[in-house]
Amino acid sequence: MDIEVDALVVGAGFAGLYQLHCLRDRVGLRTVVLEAGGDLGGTWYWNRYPGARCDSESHAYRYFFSRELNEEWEWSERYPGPPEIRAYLGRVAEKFDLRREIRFGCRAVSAHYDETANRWRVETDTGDRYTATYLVAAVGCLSSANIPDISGLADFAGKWYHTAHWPHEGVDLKGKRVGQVGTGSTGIQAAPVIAETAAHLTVFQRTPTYSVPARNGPLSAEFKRWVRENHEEIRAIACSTPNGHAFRIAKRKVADVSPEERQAIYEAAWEVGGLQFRATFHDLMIDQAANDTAAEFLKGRIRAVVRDPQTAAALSDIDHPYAAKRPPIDTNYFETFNRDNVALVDLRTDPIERITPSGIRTRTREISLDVIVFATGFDAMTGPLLAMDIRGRGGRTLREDWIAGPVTYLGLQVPGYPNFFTVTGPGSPSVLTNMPVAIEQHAEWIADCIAHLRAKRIDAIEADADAARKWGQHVNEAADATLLSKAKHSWYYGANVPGKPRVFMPYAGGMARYRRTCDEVAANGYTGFVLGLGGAQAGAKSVEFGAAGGAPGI
Ligand code: NA7
Repeated sequence: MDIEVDALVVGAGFAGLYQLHCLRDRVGLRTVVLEAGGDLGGTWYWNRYPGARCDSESHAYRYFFSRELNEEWEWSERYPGPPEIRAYLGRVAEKFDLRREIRFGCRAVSAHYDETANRWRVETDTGDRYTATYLVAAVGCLSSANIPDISGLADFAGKWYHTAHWPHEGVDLKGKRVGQVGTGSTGIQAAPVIAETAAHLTVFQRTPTYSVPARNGPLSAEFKRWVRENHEEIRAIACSTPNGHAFRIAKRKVADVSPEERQAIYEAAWEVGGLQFRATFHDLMIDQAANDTAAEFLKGRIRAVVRDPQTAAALSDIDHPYAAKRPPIDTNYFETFNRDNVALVDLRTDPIERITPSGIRTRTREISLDVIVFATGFDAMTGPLLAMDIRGRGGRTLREDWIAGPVTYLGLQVPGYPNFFTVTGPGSPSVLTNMPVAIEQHAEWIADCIAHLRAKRIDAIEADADAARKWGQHVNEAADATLLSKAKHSWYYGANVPGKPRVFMPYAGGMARYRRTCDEVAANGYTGFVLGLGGAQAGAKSVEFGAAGGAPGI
C-alpha cells in the first residue's frame, strides 16, 4: 500500500504518542505513527521481566501538558510498574483519540530522503510504503537490546531470554536453576524477584555498582490529593531541575557540612530512598572528593547488608564514582545475596569462557543452568536509529555519517537529513533525565518548529553542519566538566557494545539549561539550522552555547 501523509512518526511510546497529539491536533498535520510492538508503550510494552519498574517517581513520570489528564489519573504506587504505565498510556490514547492513527505491528525498516520531491519515503516490514514531508523518530533511547555474543549460546539446551524481550505470557521459573548475566538497573530489579521463585539463582557480575533502596509502596490518599492539587508546582519543579525530576538538587556542597552532618544527610536520604539520593549535595557529580564521601557511604551499606565477606567485597569493590554510570535503585537487591539459593560470580576474577549445552562455563568452573536471563542492557541511543536504513541527501546513510559517533544539532536534527527530527536523540539530555519531561519538551519544540515552517511557507529545515560540530564539542565539554567522564566503560559512552564508537552521547549540561538553549534558538529564528531548501532562507548561523558544566541529570 502507498500512503501519503504530512508527518510520519516512528514509535508509539511516550514520545510517539505525544508527538502525534502535537502534530495532528495542534499543527493540523495528517500524521501516522508506525509501531513495531503490538500495542502502545514502547519500552513498557517490551520490558516485562520480573521486578520491572520505573525508577522515576510516578507523580513526575507523566505528561504535564494537560491538567485535566492529571486530574483524571491516579498512580497507585511511588514507582509505577509496566502494566500501570501501559494503562496510563492507554488512557492518554483514549482521551485524545490517538489509536486511530497508529499502525501496530508495523516496523519502519528504511527511510530514504527523496531530494527531488523533498519527501521522506519510508518502507515497513509489512510491505507498506509511506511518503511524508516530515519524519520523526520517536524510537526511544533504550529499545535495541544488547545480547552479548558469548560463544556456545546457540547450543544451550535450556531457555534464554533478554529482559527487554520478556515473553508476554511470563516465564515459569519455579524449580529452575537460573543464571542472570548483568547487574545494571534491570538486573538489580530482576534478581530479587527471580530469587523468590527460582530453585537457584547465579548472578554473573561484570561491573559492581551502587544502588540505593527505592522504597516503593502504595501512595496515600493524601499524597494523591497533593499531586492532583499541585500540578503546576510539580511541573514547574520538573521543568527547572537539571534532571527533570520533581525534586531539587541541594545547593550545599559536601565541604559545607561537618562529617557528622554529612553522615546524617546521607542516612536520611537512604531512608527516603530512590534517585533523590543524588540530590543531597550540589557537588556530587563535579567534585571527586565530594563524590567519594557518597561512594564510601554506599559501599559501607553493601558491606553492612551482605553477610558473606567475599560476596560483600565483590559487590562493593566499585571502580567508578557514584552516579557516573546510571545509578540503579532497588528493592532488596543486596539482601538477596544473603539467601541460600543465590550465588554471585565475579566475572572480573572468573570470566565467562563459553556457554555450554548445560550452563555457563567460567574460567574455574561450570555452572549448570536451566534458564539464562540476559539483563545486559541496550545498544543505547544510536542503536534504535541505526537499526533502520536511514538515508539523507545524496543517498548518504546515517550509518556512514555516524561511523565515528552520532552527529546532531541539539539532539534534534542531523545535518544532511532535512525535515528529519529525533525525539530525545543523542546530544540531548534524554537518558540523564526523567524521560517524559525531556520527551514533552522535544515533541513541543518539533511541533512548534514545523508550525513555523508552514506559517512561513518554508519547505525544509536542516541542521547546519558547523552548528552540529559545535554542539558536539559542547556535549563533550559538558560531560568532561562532570564525573560522568570518569566512567569511560558506561553505556553513555557506548562502551557496552563491542565496536561502538566511544563518544559520550547524552547532553550533561542539564535539562533546564538545554530547554533555554532550544527556546533561544527558536526565538532567534532557528539559529544553527538552515531554513529552506538550498539555504535560500538560511537562519542565522552564529551560535553560542555558553560554558559547559553545571549539575548533570541522573
Ligand atoms: P545496563 O545498565 O547497560 O546494564 C547491563 C549490565 O549487563 C551491566 O551490568 C553490564 O556490565 C552487563 N553486561 C553487558 N554485557 C555483558 C557481557 N557480555 N558479559 C557480562 N556482563 C555484561 O542495562 P540495564 O538494562 O540494566 O539498564 C539500562 C537502563 O534501563 C537503565 O539505566 C534505566 O534507565 C533503564 P558492565 O557494566 O557493562 O560491565
